[in-house]
Amino acid sequence: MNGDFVVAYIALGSNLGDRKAQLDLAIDLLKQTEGIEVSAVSSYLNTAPVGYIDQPDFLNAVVELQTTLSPYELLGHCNGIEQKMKRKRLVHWGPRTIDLDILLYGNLVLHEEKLTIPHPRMLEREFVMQPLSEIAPAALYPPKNQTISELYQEIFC
Ligand code: PH2
Ligand code: MG
Ligand code: MG
Repeated sequence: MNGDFVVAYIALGSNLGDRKAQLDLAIDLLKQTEGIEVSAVSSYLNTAPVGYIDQPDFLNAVVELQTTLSPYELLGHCNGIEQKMKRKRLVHWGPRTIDLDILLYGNLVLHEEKLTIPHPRMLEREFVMQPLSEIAPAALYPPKNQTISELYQEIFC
């Protein structure tokens, strides 16, 4: 990895099939991607479904990346991994073999049609904030200029 990398965080979730194998595979596929180094992986957490609740429990995790990819290149690779793993979008927010969501990309704040960073619902999701604060307590949440651990404590503790 050259000197010009950005630290980014991605949330992973699976609630169909062998959930652990699918998180493992998605993380391996990220590791194999040129321009991505996976620098931390959180614990895998079993979580009750949020939103559309009539679906199986999820296994959730967050990974830290050092990347030379742009935000849209990173999004393209996340979507590519979802497609490779045969994700089918049947129900919005419904069951899925794998979901990869960009949470943070350095201190970038972006509001565009196809990509919003930070992830617009991350603060209200304990299944995101708990594993994120495990691996990145000191990371900044740019719109508020507060750390992840401060926000996690404030919202969930
Ligand atoms: N993802 C959703 C909707 N609800 N609930 C849990 N526990 N974990 C998820 O990853 C999740 C969810 C939409 O992406
Ligand atoms: Mg999601
Ligand atoms: Mg998603």
